[in-house]
Amino acid sequence: MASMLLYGRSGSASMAPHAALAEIGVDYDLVLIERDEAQTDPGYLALNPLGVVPTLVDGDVVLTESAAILLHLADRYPEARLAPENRAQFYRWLVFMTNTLQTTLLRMFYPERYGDESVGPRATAEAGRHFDLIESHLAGREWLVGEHRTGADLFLLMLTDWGSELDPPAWDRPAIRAHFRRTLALPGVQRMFEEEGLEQPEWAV
Ligand SMILES: N[C@@H](CCC(=O)N[C@@H](CS)C(=O)NCC(=O)O)C(=O)O
Repeated sequence: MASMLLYGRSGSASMAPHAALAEIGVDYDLVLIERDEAQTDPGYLALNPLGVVPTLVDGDVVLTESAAILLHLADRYPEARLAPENRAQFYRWLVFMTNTLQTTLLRMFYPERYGDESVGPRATAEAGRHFDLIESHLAGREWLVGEHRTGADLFLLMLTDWGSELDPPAWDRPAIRAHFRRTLALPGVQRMFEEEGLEQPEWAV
């Protein structure tokens, strides 16, 4: 048994932590758990009381929240450089993505959980504005923060992939498109796509 165990679901919020584990190169086991099971299985609910994915089990540490898992992995494996030396902007973008853009996308995908029929279209418009902000920040840069890929880039790849359902898709923005292609090419991201059985967009391969 590997030292790390990640519970996830194909194409879900486990994409970023899964890619991080693969980028680190540590041994890990991936358990793909369907929504119904995650929401009802007492064993899983003991690890993740909301019954969502991902959950990381690292020895005695049981961790939920995709961004928290990335930060934990960055600290645990500094040689993998999942965080930049100067972390201020790294925190800013990671928190923006998980706290603002990710929740907007969840409102877009599950509007019925949040209110009436106006929720979906409003969330879609808001997500577009959030991707516009990222686009203007990325212009002229290779990576979201610093000079090399970090966990923030893995998180952005995940949200850009989810944002393919926007009209126009999130990756129709030139800097986000180039960033997606660059990040997709990372070995750990390739491995994550393969292990989750995800299709890569033809234009990016
Ligand atoms: N903020 C959490 C969100 C987790 C989350 O909502 N996961 C989704 C998959 S993307 C899920 O398991 N949803 C199941 C449900 O809500 O029924 C994180 O980033 O880990």
